[in-house]
Amino acid sequence: MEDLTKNGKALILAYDHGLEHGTVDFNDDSVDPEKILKIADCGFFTGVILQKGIVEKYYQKDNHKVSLIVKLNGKTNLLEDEPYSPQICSVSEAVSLGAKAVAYTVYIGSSFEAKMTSELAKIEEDCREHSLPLIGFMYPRGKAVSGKENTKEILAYAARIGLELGVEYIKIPYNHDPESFSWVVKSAGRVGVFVLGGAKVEEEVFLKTAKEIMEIDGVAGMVVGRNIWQSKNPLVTAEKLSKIIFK
Ligand code: FBP
Repeated sequence: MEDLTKNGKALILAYDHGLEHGTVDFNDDSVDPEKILKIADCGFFTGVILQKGIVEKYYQKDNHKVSLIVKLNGKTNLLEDEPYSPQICSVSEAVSLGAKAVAYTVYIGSSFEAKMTSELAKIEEDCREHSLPLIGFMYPRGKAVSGKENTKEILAYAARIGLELGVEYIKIPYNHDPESFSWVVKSAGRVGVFVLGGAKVEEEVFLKTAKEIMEIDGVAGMVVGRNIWQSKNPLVTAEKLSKIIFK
């Protein structure tokens, strides 16, 4: 099975925001996938997460050295219903595009949760056949968890669901409480835990949080988008972050 880590840790660049948020996150540079792939290829990242349309038009498996992670589902933020993120790419399609891993979001607590867990179960089976690591984005979101998304209990439940469903890694939000988050990591068992970056904050604040996260025993790395490519100097921020992740 492909390894997404370097010395046991991963730093992955996320760039699936165009589908999830529209273009509001982008400026003249970050709207261009080619520029993002240059950042991803700079040597500080162990992977880049893209939707298949971007891969087809911008990622050449022989030219790009950063490992490709294809996102298999996605949704817009235009509807206010309970969140459901449909599968839009198969595992075999991702493999043919050069994927070294795939990712899939489950909204834990959504009334469509069962639909997503069963799609994920089928994907997990396909991943095993292809020896492909699967990253479950386990996001508590929806009516059943409203107001409790960042609690120790719900985050640990989301992490545990990743273990029970058979993913290799989970990506999960951080609740800014190292003590309770260490229970979240423990609950994931042998599943590698990646923490997501979140909306852009001051670089200093972001790096301080990253340090706090990476000091939690068992955290396997971070998946970051906006705090890298919305930075004034993405490569400088990436280098500083990589020193924290791989130190
Ligand atoms: P960021 O580091 O920019 O937060 O990226 C992580 C990510 O999970 C992306 O993969 C995804 O597009 C986005 O955040 C989802 O954002 P939201 O929390 O608004 O659904």
